[in-house]
Amino acid sequence: MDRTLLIIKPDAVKRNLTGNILKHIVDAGFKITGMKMIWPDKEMGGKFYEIHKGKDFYSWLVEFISSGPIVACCLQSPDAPKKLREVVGATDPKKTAPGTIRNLYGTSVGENVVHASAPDENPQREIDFFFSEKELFKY
Ligand code: DAT
Ligand code: MG
Repeated sequence: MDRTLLIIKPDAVKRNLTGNILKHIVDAGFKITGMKMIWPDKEMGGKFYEIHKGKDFYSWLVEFISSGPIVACCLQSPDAPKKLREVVGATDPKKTAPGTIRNLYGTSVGENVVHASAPDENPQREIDFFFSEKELFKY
């Protein structure tokens, strides 16, 4: 079993989409092994997204992720990072596959309702950012 990190972003939380998104995730076969709702400050948001430092959307992204509460979830399934990216869809909701979470709920390339760890960008580092090992349920 593999793990990955999902974040329900502030646009989705504010639109009360948390339940719909979690149902989609569970229906796709993931087990939720950890979940926290937190309101990150800019320091925390900047650190989480430091891989994007220097890009033209970085300061917008940090403002956005700290603009309201988020729900961070540790998910478990076979091949979890790759599978979650498929279920979430591509970055731009207007260009991604029909039926993906971003296609169903996203409104723009920035306000795309969820974050999903990239398989090649160390998902475990992102899980560790929000959870200690003892906070995670072991199925
Ligand atoms: P993803 O979230 O699909 O991994 P990414 O890692 O390239 O995409 O970018 C991280 C987030 O930054 C993305 O979910 C939304 C935002 N973002 C990316 N490109 C953007 C752009 N051109 N304008 C505004 N926000 C952007
Ligand atoms: Mg990314």
